[in-house]
Amino acid sequence: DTLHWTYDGKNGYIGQTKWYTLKNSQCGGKRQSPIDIQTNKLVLMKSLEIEYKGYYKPLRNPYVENNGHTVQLMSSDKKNLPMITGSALDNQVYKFVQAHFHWGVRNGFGSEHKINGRAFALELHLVHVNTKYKTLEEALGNPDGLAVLAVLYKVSRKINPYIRPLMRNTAKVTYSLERKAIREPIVLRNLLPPKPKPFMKYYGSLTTPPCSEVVTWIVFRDIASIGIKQENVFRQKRGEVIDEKTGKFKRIGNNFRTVNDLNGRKVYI
Ligand code: SG4
Ligand code: ZN
Repeated sequence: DTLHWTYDGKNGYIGQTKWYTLKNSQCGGKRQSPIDIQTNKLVLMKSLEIEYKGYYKPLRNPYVENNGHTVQLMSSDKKNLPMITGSALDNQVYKFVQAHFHWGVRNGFGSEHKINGRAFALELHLVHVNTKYKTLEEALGNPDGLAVLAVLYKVSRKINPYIRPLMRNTAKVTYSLERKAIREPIVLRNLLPPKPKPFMKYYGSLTTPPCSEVVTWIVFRDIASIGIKQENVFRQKRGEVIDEKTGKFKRIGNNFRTVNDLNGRKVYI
């Protein structure tokens, strides 16, 4: 079962060093994510392309939800979802499921992926499911089931106006299972870094239990920016763990997994 996991393992929960013990978990496997990307070892490909469909227009019926581990952006419309395809995705067609964030309590860490040993303050994941599978469950049982776009953010003094509509609504879902319909346009392109190329690609896993080894990862090389006030919105989010001293829900705090061994895998650019 994967219900009682947390990142730090405090208060009797199962922390990341023990995730491999959870039932049906692949967290101890050899194709795990995140990783530390060494840019001097990248394998140069002639043309890795991604085609974006529906990334430039507003998402239909968007909402944000605090699920106790992160804040997630979804669409309540099951049709007309944005899609990605192209050679970088082995020409499979993937449709958008949800986007969520990983952060830290200080600016020097928070991202899941690292580049040359360096962590960033925030990482956005845009999760997509392969349209050849009928359900997400079916996709989670196949090595090409998911594609996740990862955007690294660093903290800046200036706010990022492109993420403002999402951040305004993110501020409203403090407690676990709180959900808020978004009444302003959310355009996924605005969440990507200024330069969407180049990007790195490798085969990995979900970064939370059950750590299914089904994800084609795309990590953008360009680093996006987030204002410090915007970053602090994430740090206020509460999870499901109750603080024994105060009787109140604890802050989610750090919600990044530490990096995993490549085990001989290659990272392409
Ligand atoms: C976050 O906990 C999301 O809320 C999960 O989405 C997601 O699981 C999980 O991260 C792992 O995704 O891109 N970090 S990741 O590898 O997308 C899935 C949920 O809806 C299956 C639970
Ligand atoms: Zn994630």
